[in-house]
Amino acid sequence: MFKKVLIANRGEIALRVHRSCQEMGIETVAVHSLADSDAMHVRLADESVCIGPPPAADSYLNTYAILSACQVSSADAVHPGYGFLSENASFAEILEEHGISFIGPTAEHIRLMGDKIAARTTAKDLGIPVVPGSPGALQDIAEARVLAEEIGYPVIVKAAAGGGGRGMQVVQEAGDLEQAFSLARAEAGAAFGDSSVYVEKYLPAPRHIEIQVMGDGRGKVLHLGERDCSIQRRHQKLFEEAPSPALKSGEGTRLGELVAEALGRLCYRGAGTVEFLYQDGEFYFIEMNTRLQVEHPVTEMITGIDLVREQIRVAAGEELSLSQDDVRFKGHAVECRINAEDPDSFAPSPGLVERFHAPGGLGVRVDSGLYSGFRIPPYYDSLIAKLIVYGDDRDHCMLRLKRALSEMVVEGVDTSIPLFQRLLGEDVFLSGGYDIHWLERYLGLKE
Ligand code: MV4
Repeated sequence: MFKKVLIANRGEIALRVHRSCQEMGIETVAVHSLADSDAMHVRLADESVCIGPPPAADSYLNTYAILSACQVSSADAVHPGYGFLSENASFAEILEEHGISFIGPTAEHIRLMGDKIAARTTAKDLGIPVVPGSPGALQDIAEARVLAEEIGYPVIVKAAAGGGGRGMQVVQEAGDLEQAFSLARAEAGAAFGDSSVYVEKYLPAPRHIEIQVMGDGRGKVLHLGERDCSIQRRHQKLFEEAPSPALKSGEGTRLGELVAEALGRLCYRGAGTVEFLYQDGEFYFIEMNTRLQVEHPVTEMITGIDLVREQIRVAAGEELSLSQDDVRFKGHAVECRINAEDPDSFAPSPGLVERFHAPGGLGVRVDSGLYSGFRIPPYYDSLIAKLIVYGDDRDHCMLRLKRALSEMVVEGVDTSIPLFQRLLGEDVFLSGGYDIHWLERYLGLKE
């Protein structure tokens, strides 16, 4: 097992990783920018190394600064968290070349799934249902036309290097295809340096349902059930839950088994999330994320499995601590992303946290590096806390969420807490009957 893990991240996820390391008897090294010297994870880690100035490009995204920090601290592994370098295949490769383990999948699998066209082809070949679409990158507008006619309008043009909603164009009818194609290509080229695009059937009102997996790299892959992440605004998830209120009993398990079996054939290692759109009783693969996700705690709450611990075990070449038969799903869990942002404009609201009080009690978990007197730096994303609530069933969970939100105090900055309090008064939210567009429509109507 590793003796020392360097945590190449910040905020709540750095703290989350530190906690699992400490419980495994592993020493931790925090790295931080000049803007994060007073962060909680820096205080709690056994050691810390400053890796550069505040902008992420000069610190948390600086491969060589992080590699140097590994060398000066003699860390034998790096946990990348989410975002930053977590899905950077070259980063994983460079670490391995220097004898440092990357706590995540192989560089090859990161690269494969980073290319959304290759990911689609792989998923399809493995027997995972995909959205009807082009077999590869579109060569030109003529090919796009032929394929769009075949698929039937509406269609969506997406960037191969995209993901998370950037470089996408919805096309309602043939007359709009040429412009959408050019726009998607230009956006993809500018944003990712790769203008490859592909086309899919556009699903107008799906839910976003994802399957959590964990592989040992030797052919054993567990599925840990689904999460429903349909409550989002501008491709930022705000609320996630497990199990999905939209699925009939057994539907999530069947999909999970299919996905785990497929990724077992790839000998996938580490944590992964396979994303699907769900509409009219059918699942359609869209992407795979080769990292731990922000919303992983909801899965931990209903399975009792420490996902970070399992990630570390398999990265160190050990076996998973359990088999699929040991995985038991119990109860319901939800997560609210508490962001420091203006409740109306959603603009970031960094600054001094004058007072912070975390809720508690049975079934309430708060993952956050916040404390009274902490100054939220303006350079990074606005997630400051995750409120995760467990209940016997969904109704119980929502009642407990209401209670937990009423206890939570964050003073000095605006947060998304009032939004969740408002949502708890909405029937559609309480019944779980929403699709991926519901929140944006709701906010649009209310403003
Ligand atoms: C789609 C889609 C409808 N049809 N693909 C957005 C982010 C990227 N991960 C995939 N996305 C979508 N792909 C087809 N064929 C609708 C979306 C989409 C979406 C997906 C998940 C969660 C929120 C979303 C919000 C808008 C659009």
